[in-house]
Formats: sequence, structure tokens, C-alpha cells
Amino acid sequence: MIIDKAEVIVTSPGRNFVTLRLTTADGHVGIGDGTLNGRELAVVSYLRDHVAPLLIGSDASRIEDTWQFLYRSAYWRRGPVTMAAIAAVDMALWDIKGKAAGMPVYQLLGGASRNGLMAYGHASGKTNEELFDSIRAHQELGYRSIRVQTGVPGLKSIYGIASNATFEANDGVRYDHEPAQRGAFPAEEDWDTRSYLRHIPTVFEAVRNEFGPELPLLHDAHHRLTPIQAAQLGKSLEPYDLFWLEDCTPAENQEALRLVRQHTTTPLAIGEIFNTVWDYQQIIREQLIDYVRSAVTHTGGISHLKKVLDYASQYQIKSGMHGPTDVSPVGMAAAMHLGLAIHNFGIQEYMQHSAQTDSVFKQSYSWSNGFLHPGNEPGLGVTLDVDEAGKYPYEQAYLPFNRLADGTVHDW
Ligand code: GCO
Ligand code: MG
Repeated sequence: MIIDKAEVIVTSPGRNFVTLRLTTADGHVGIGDGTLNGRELAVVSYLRDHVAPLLIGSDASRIEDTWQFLYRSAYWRRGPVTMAAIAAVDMALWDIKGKAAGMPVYQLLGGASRNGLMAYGHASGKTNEELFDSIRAHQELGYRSIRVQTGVPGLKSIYGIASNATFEANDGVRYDHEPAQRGAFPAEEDWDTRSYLRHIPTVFEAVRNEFGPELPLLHDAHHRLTPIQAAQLGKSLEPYDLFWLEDCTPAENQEALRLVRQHTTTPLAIGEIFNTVWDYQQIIREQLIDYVRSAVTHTGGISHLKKVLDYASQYQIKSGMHGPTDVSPVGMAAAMHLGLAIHNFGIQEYMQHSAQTDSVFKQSYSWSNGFLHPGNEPGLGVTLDVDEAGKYPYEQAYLPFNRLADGTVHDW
């Protein structure tokens, strides 16, 4: 299984995706996701200029060895660009191994540990009424766990609520344009922490009154709080029994979570911008979180995220893999194979891709009654239609950024 072709395919069916396609001399083809929202072309260059030439002539069956070679031989290690590029290679090699073995990847990882993967969707609204409608729409689609994001009085825009015109408003679960916005400069949004901290508990109270105690509810603070503010929020949300509070502080300061933990029993999820097991070392060892939020795509692939999750399992910390639409269907499939196989699966984020994206990436994973399954096709079970992909050239797009009322840049 000698690799004789390594192609990087960029396509933008509603949003940008970076896919690595490896072909072996004996005809096996594997694909991997290397999409890094808003910085896609950096990964393209890393793969095209520095990784693809090294893969030609190497043995596709040596997944771990290839991972270690790419990670260590670069000398400069870690970081989102490097780890997304390595993830794309790792996924493509697992895809090839599965196809060569005639088995879905989850079988190679040890087989299924459950029947399906509980997944949550994103309900949002500027007002409570809009939010309730969005929750009901998600329930009708089978979602049994729901992330709740809402407008905050006085703020024009807020994370988690689609604000751009291209959002497919007629179809409340299609999020392909949210929150990345096409254009030459990131959109500016506003933020006010005190107003947010006052408002959010009232929203969760209203949601519990309307939907009762059973529905698992999640919330994402998107790195915007200081440790003491995060502690206040966690405490004020305790009566509403959240499944998790996500990214309450900027994730790079792991120690911050100690203070949050001392003050609240609201479960914490963190890690969508982490990329290695070392980013998690302290917070797993000190049991400062309850869920690992990394995507396979941003954490060095199946091989590396499995190591993070195996480490986490010693502390009863579970997976909550990142699954926004900026992870391509290939990255989503990889998450599903991993999530089905590991024992410490928690929940899977699942935002549905647009019909356009689905026309480029043909999937064999399924969604029914609130549960995902990766399917039983050999490999990852996703194919890339190159002709269709070619219809959608790359378009520059950026995530928004925040400024406070006095003009200070704030975490988005
Ligand atoms: C989530 C995330 C995303 C990110 C996005 C950035 O919990 O799903 O916070 O919505 O904002 O992945 O590219
Ligand atoms: Mg998040």
C-alpha cells in the first residue's frame, strides 16, 4: 500500500472545506479533513508544500509511524495548522486501512461500544419566543439534547445566533454560513459581560418552565469570561441542571478552571481550540473538566484524539466532540467512528450540513431519533465528488470578532 498520489482539494459549497486525498499504487483511496475555519489556506500550504511530497512513496498502512514522523520531524510542533494537517493525513490513512480491510473504521478501533451516538443541536433566538420555537423545531427533527444560545438585551449580535443574510432561514437547522462570514475582513460584533451574566439565568429559567426538567440543555460561553465571572455563571445556572457549560474562560489558561471548579457543580466542557494531549494534561489530571470538546479534525486525527480520550477515561471524563459545520462531513464521520468505539463517549455535537455540502461529500452516516451512526461502509464511509467540489471555488471567509462599548477588542 504505497502512497503514490497526495492531493489537496479546496471546495466551498456554502463554506470552505480542505480535504486531503491519498491514493495508493494498488488503488486504495482515502480522504481526510483539514478544515480550519478562517485560516483554511494555511493548512492547504502546510499539506501541499510540506507534507504531500513526504508522503509519496511511503507505506499507507503505517498510521502511527506516519503520525510520529510528521509530528516530530517538523521540529516545530503543535498548533492548529500543524495539527489540522496531521489530522487530515491520519484520517485518510484510517480510511484506506478500513477500505483495505473491508471494515468500517470503528471496527478497527475495537468495535461498537453502543448502538448510536446521542447528539445535540443548536437552538437559538433573539427573544425567548424565538428560542422556544427553535427548541421545538429541533425536537421535531429528533434532537433530544439541545444547546441554548440567546440574544442579550442591549447587544446587537451574539455568538450562536446566525446574523448574516445567507443563513438558510427557512430551514432552521442548516447552519453552513454560521458563524463564518465571507468577505475580506472579519465582521465586528459587540459584547457586554455584565448584561450577559444578568440575562442568561432568566433564559434558562424560562426554558425549564416551558420544557420541563428532563431535556438535556447545554450552553456555550465561547471563551468570554474571566474565571470569577465563569464561577458566577456556573453557580447561577445550577438550578437549571445543565448538561454542560462550554468554554467558560479562554481555554489556554488551564489553571483558571481551578477557580471555576471551586465555586460550581455545573459540568464543564472545554477544548474546541485545543490541539494536543498536552493542552489537556493539567485539566484532565486535576479533574477540572467533565467533557473533552476537541474535534478529530483539529487534534491530530483519530490516532491522537483517541489518546486524549483514553487519558480522560481514567478520570471519568467523557467525550463531547466538536461538530460544527466547519468540520467537514469527513471529519464528522471520523468523530462518529471514534465515538462509537470508545467507552467514555459523552455526547456528539451535530449541526447539519447544507444540501450543497452534502452534494460534494456523500455520506453513509445516519441520523435517526436523536442518534448518529457512522454506517458500515468500509473506511470512514464518506466520498468526495471531485467534479461537484470543483463547482465551488474557495472564497475568503472569517469568523467575527468582538469589541466592547469603549472599543477594546474582546474574545469572540
Ligand atoms: C461550537 C463552536 C463553534 C465555533 C466554530 C468556530 O461549540 O460549535 O463554538 O460554533 O464558533 O467552530 O469556527
Ligand atoms: Mg463551542
